[in-house]
Amino acid sequence: MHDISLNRDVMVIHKALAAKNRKLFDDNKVFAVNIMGAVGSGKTALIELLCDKMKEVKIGVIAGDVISEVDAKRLRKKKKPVVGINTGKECHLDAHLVDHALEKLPLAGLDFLFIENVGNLICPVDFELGSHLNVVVVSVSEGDDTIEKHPAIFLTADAALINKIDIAKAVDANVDKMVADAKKINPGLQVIPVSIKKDVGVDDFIRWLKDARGKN
Ligand SMILES: Nc1nc2c(ncn2[C@@H]2O[C@H](COP(=O)(O)OP(=O)(O)OP(=O)(O)O)[C@@H](O)[C@H]2O)c(=O)[nH]1
Ligand SMILES: [Mg+2]
Repeated sequence: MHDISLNRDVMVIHKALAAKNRKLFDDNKVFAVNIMGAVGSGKTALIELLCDKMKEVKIGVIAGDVISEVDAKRLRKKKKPVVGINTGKECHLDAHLVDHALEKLPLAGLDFLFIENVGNLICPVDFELGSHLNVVVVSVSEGDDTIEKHPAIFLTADAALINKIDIAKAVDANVDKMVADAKKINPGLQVIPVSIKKDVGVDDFIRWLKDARGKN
């Protein structure tokens, strides 16, 4: 009983912090995008490519990782403001961690903030960060049943990128089935098959992203 009410209180605090982050983003006219997905699905590769392709906008990055600085170091090579967050043993970012990271970013000068969540398809679902959009990256190499097995994250998301379609045949993955599964779970979801490595489909995502920012 105590555990349940404590848990509820903690979630209320997280929600309030997420709202505080959102206000900060809005006050600074920064469009924040939470990028979720399993370990190795292509989250960092996506942000790297967005940095390369979206030259006309100012991008900042928060790179969440369990213990390493590997992704933050990769992303700093793009010469953008990057703050790394280590969660320790936690399998998700939360609004409190993001709040601290924001203190180290030049928010007023940014158009987009990409937040790489910790590689996981389950834990990030319950933790709003205050972002304007939630995007989930899923790789065909996780198995083409991975979407139907993890419906919650696809319900939370605004867009799903089905990545690594360049190797779909090699790993026996049916991309059409993955698209249909995602749409069945969340008919309002923007589902885009992509190969981040080969730069296929990413322009469609960028168009959608800019459109979403315009509507905000
Ligand atoms: N074949 C193929 N490989 C890709 C593609 N996108 C990413 N990769 C590879 O997948 C591996 C993992 O990519 P990352 O971007 O590091 O994945 P991540 O989701 O950031 O992983 P974590 O941060 O560890 O959770 C790298 O070796 C990438 O080169 C793709 O479209 N096709
Ligand atoms: Mg990464």
